Amino acid sequence: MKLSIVHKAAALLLATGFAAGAAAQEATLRLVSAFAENGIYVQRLQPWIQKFNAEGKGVLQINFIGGPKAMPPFEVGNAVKTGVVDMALNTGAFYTNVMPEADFLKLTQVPVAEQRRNGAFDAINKVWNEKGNMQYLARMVENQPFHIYTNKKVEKPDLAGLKIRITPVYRDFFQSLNANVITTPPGEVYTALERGVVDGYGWPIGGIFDLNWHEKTKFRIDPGFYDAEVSLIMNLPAYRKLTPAQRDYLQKQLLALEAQNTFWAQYTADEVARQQKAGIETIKFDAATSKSFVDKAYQVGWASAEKQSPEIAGRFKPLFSRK
Ligand code: 173
Repeated sequence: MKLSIVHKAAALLLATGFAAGAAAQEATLRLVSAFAENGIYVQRLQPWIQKFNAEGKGVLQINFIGGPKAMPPFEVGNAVKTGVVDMALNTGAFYTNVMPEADFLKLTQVPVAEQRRNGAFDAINKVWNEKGNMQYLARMVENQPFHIYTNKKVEKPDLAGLKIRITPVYRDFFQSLNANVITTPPGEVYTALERGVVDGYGWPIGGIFDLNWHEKTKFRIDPGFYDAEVSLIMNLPAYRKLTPAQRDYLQKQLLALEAQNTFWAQYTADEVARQQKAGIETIKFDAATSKSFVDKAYQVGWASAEKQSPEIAGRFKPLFSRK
């Protein structure tokens, strides 16, 4: 009799304990990508997700939903904000409809490891939490300057008469160079080039082969400017719902992802060689013109940031800029 009561109590304890444990044990996060599934960014994310899921059994899993076919790129930021998805691979330029500050991340001149040390990462998260209802998790692309790719030769940094495909990244800078600008997601660039709707486009140094744009590209203008920012972001309530164990596990994997960013320097060298082999000519300016071109990009970029969000631009600038 006595034994049986003890037995029942133990069983009950076990059952409730197990149920609570199981509920807290494993969660699955739904992730979408604003970038194409066959592009370099998702190519690099996929093995990370595989490792994440293999090592995170019973703790945390990621379910990759898809890329632009699953969700239009410029809607991904709002989907994270509202919790339609838990996580996204995205760039700030694609979610200025959530907050204009998203696009300021292209202006960072210090590595993300340094941003974590100098307070930039926390400053970003304060804004991302308050204005975007999201957590800025990790930056997986660094050292990827943007370039102007064109089909019309220019002799100086002047895009007068040229129609150039943009996103918010390039708008103010290209307009300051007298370009006519047309905003499109990456998925529309090839057709726009093919139909002559645009004479060129902005894109980082790497990745133009992923969607076959090299077939429609004659020139790349050097030097590059800014630094392409591609990061993981997460719905804030979903982030806060994680148990300490889940959050620790996530953090460990995020830092491992950022530790792989040394990849991008070699990728740049490879892509430059590949472009040359594909017959894409480089348009180069003299040293003084090159310097003023890059200086102007940052000057115009920060002026635009300060106009859109003076207080936050003021907070970010000293933390983002090279000393
Ligand atoms: O689409 C773009 O040109 C763009 O804004 C971007 C941003 C980061 C990486 C690649 C492209």
